[in-house]
Order: sequence, then C-alpha cells, then structure tokens
Amino acid sequence: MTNLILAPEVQAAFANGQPVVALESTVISHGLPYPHNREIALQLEATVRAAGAVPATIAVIQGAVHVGLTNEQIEHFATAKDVLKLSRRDIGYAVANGRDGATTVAATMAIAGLAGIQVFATGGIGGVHRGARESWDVSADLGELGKTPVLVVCAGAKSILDLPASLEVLETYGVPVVGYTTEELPAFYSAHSGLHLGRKVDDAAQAAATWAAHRVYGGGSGMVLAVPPPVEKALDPQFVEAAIGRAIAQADAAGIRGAAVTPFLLSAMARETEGESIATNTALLNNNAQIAAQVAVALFQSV
Ligand code: PSU
Ligand code: MN
Repeated sequence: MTNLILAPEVQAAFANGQPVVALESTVISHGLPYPHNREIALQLEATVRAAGAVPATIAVIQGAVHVGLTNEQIEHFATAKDVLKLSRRDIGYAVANGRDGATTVAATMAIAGLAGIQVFATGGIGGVHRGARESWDVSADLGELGKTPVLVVCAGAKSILDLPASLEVLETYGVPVVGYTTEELPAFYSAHSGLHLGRKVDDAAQAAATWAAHRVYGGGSGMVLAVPPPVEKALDPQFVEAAIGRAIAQADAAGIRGAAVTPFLLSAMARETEGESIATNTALLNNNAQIAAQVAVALFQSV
C-alpha cells in the first residue's frame, strides 16, 4: 500500500499536466543551521515556481508520507530536534511507528519515484566516504541512483567524500553523471574536482532529452545532472580542503559512525568555514532548483 499525501498544489499540477520538481528535507533538518535552513527551503520553492514548475518538498510527518509541504511544516523541520534522518531503508519504520522523518537523496528519490515525479533538485549527493576501505561507509544514495528512475540535479558531491571512488560506484550501478555546461565533476563548493566526466549538456533542453533517452535505455536507473556552483560564490579549494581535514579529524576523534557521519561533517564544515560555506550552499541550491525546474519544463514541452 502506498499512501502518499499530495499537497493541493502538487495534486493540481498532476491533474493539469504541469511539471513538478521534488526537493529533499534532510538538507533542512540535518544539512544547514537554523534559520538559514528555513529561509533556503522556502526560497527553493519560490525559485522552482518562478521557473514555471511546482515544488514538492518531501518528508514523513507523524508516519504520513508528504509530497509537498506547507510553510508551517517546513518551519517544523527547520527547528524540531527529534526528526529522524531517513534513507530508503528507514521510510517503512518511520511510517509504521508514526515518526517524523526528513528524507535524504535516497529516500526522496524513492518517494518521488512512487509519486511519478521525474526531476529532483538538491545540493549534493552522498557517496563513498574517505576511509571507506576501513569503514565501509558508502551512502545508500548511490544504490538508490542505481535502481530508481529519477533525475537528480546537484552540484556533484562535497569533497568530504572520496569523489573518484564515488564515480566508480556510480559507473558500476549504471548511473550516468552528466555535466551541465562542463565535462568536469563539480565538487560542491568549487566547480573543480579534476575528474573528467566525458558527458556534457549545454542547456536544459539537452539535459531533458538526455534524461528522456536514459529512461528508455537505463534499465530503471537514475541519472545525475552535475551543475557547477555559481562562480562568484565558489570557495577557494585549498581553504575548503583544510576545513575538510579538520572536520574529518573531529568526526574521527568523536567516534562518529553510520548515519550520523554526514550531518556531523556538514555542521563541522559550516563551523570551520565560518559560515562562508552557507553562502555557497544557498547559491548552489537555488541554482540547482532553477535548472531542475527548467529541465522539468523542457521534459513536458518535448512530449
Ligand atoms: N551532502 C550535502 N548536503 C546534504 C547531504 C549530503 O552536501 O544535506 C545530505 C543529503 O540528504 C544526502 C545525505 O542524501 O546527506 C547523505 O547521507 P549519508 O551519507 O548518510 O547517506
Ligand atoms: Mn553512511
């Protein structure tokens, strides 16, 4: 039984054949500090609307799976302390036990897939953690991309992760990583990872055509559209790398494991970059939401 609660705006979009863009809620509850998280979540919805699509922020509230949130519900996720971080495996537990849960990329893809939403915008995906040869810490986002047909528009992944290893795992799972106006994988805070993708699209129409073709030939897998962060907000790679070193050392010293690792590193990075990372984060989230909406609109125009 799937029991999704569609927000009225999302329901109307489905009925009227308007494009919809999914947004995640972990970035609100576990990814950014208050009140930035609340402002950004509302701003992302406005950006999607301005580009001609309908936003559907996804979350589980008291065991109910919501596709599209009210401003009050977003406020709740921005401030509540007892919100579970839900990957795909955790959705059933949260539903059956009446819990509040914020959806990661994996869980947002899973629910968007059930709702029939093809395009999803976020900041960065999870991946293979540095040190995964010992810890085995590989985000379920990668496995989800391998099996759920949703296009994820993001700025690549943070280099708190092992980016070459993350690309290898995506290749194994049959997930194309396509650069938007670039052949280089962006590294979230910076446009440059030094990793060559060999796949580039130059505009939303080309991205939509590539995604539509991947839906036919991709065996049910997702695709990553990797969008570099806006140049004027990108951070100096050496500054970022030094902050990452300190963040990872703090996580190791505190013995952080499992699902807590990524939220710990995200908040350590915000602290270690003295808030500079938040300005970059805001700018790239908005940019990704706008491009995702343009791709969703182009998908509708091409059919
Ligand atoms: N990376 C970011 N910002 C985020 C996340 C990752 O730059 O907010 C969040 C996303 O929700 C992503 C999740 O799906 O962390 C990955 O967590 P894990 O590594 O535990 O799979
Ligand atoms: Mn993990």
